[in-house]
Amino acid sequence: MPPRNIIIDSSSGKDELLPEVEPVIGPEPAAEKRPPMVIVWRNVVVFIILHLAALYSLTLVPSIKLYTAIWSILVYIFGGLGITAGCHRLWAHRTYKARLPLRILLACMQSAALQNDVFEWSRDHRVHHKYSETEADPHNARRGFFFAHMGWLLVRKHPEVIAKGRQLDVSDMKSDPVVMFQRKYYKTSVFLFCFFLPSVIPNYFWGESLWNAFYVSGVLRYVLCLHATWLVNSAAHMWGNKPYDYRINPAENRFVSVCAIGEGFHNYHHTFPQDYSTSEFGWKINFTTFFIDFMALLGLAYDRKKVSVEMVLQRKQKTGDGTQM
Ligand code: ST9
Ligand code: ZN
Ligand code: ZN
Repeated sequence: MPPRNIIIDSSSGKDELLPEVEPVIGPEPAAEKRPPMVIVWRNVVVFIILHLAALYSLTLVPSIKLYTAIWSILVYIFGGLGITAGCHRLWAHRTYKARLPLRILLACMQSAALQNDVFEWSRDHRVHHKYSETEADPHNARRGFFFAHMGWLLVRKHPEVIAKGRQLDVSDMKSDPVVMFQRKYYKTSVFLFCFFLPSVIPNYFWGESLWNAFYVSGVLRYVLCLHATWLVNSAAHMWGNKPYDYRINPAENRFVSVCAIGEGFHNYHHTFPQDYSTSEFGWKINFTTFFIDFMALLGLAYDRKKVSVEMVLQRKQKTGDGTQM
């Protein structure tokens, strides 16, 4: 189904899209000037406990009911879409517009993913794009796989992240009452959507034990969703093809696209961050695009921005590495 209200964005001149940048693969020159890393032991302990609990949850999987397994997958997608369609494509990049009911739904879904509130997530992500692979990038992939994946959540931020982040315009999010409401009641909404409802619904409707439901639909599903998200920052910043811009690290990574419901087309996304589909290929390995299109069909999403086919082709010819996807 082709989007009806799509904006073909071919207005920007192509040269403006082609800054003179050197490929950034390899060690970072500024590394030796970096202030010493300050480990946040509280986070280290919390993540160790969380991962031990996830390992324990795996041992429960054979004993859960079929409906609980299906439910866990649905909650994974529910929270995942809160991240992909919500704080990533809507709030961080403004690639489409959403009416109030959809924004409320997306904020609830985003709470189910427990990845910081929409405001903090999106602000960090804007800094990531603007200062990608520099000290101001919160999860600078030049500091290695582990740092980009989850290490950045275990240490104090580089001062540049905060300094550059404070210069960004985030007034659009500050003036969105849904974003501010979710931020204010974030802990309550996380309790409700990330752990309480995922645990009690299987217990109430099909008699799953609360224990099993909490560990599998709550903890295990949460940890898997975290790693799927983190893979975009680690794996998709290191491995894959670069059909759109060979000069940058972000790459097209199918495995990540599958796990992250459509967010592994990272060479495309960093080249055309304004595209609501984050990919050239529509619904292909991209359930998030299907979801946004479905919301558009219901009239809840509109003004989806799409880069024109001609512009993509021009760019591929100019800076692509000659591969596909
Ligand atoms: C998590 C997030 O997992 C994951 C995000 C991944 C993003 C992926 C993107 C990929 C594309 C999309 C793909 C989606 C795929 C989804 C697939 C789903 C299936 N600008 O933070 P503090 C200020 S979270 C401006 O304490 P420290 C801040 O406001 C996991 N200002 O820094 C504050 O100011 P003030 C769960 C900024 O002390 C001050 O600085 N959550 C910025 O260095 C201090 O802030 C956790 O684990 C900025 N960018 O601590 C919690 N940043 O004092 C983790 C900060 O005025 N967080 N400021 O209030 C923490 O514990 C801490 O933030 C820290 C850093 C220890 C990491
Ligand atoms: Zn992005
Ligand atoms: Zn990225």
